[in-house]
Amino acid sequence: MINKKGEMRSSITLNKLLICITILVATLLFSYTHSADAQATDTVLSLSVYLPGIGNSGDVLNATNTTLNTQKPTNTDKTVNIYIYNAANQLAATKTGTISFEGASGNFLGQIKIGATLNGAYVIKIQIPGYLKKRVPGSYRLVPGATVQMQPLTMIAGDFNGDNATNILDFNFLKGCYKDFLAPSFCDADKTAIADITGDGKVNILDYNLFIREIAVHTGD
Ligand SMILES: [Ca+2]
Ligand SMILES: [Ca+2]
Repeated sequence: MINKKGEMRSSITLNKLLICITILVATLLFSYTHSADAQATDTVLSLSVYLPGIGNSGDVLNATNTTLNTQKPTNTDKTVNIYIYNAANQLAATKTGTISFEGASGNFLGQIKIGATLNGAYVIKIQIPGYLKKRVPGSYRLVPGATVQMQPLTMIAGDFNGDNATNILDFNFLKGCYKDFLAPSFCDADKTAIADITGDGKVNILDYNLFIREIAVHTGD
């Protein structure tokens, strides 16, 4: 038997439950709307990157001849680190994304979302493991929600240890992964992926030859 106090208590509990559900639904709706807005206003950088020795790219000493290039690289995806500088040449933002090989054009393409906080003129530099950091030619007006097409960029291979210079340390890195008749002396899968600048899955005389051509440039941007 339920008395009036019991009915009142049940009614209050039910009201509290309804209030809690209403708050929960409102919170979920707000967070969904907020998240959808954030995605809609992302600035997107559209990258077009040529990697020496692969696809349709030239190299430092050989700008146009692509006959010896690997046309079907083993690793079709490359990690790209993006550095965005403001008009005062201060680093305003960094972002990491992926670019993927496009066989038809022979280069790597990628649409990288960089958030919605930048608004103005910026200089963009990109770095890929195994390559010197390089400035994308020109400067770019970034606006939230816009997709900005970057000028095509040819990277310089050979910075295997990632210190933005090419020198004897990179030569030693390459030598450690070099495999011809003998096993590599000091290497692993990650290092092989970086030292294999011709993109054919092996580190050998072809990578060495390309490294020698590329080290005419010693430092990155
Ligand atoms: Ca280096
Ligand atoms: Ca190779």
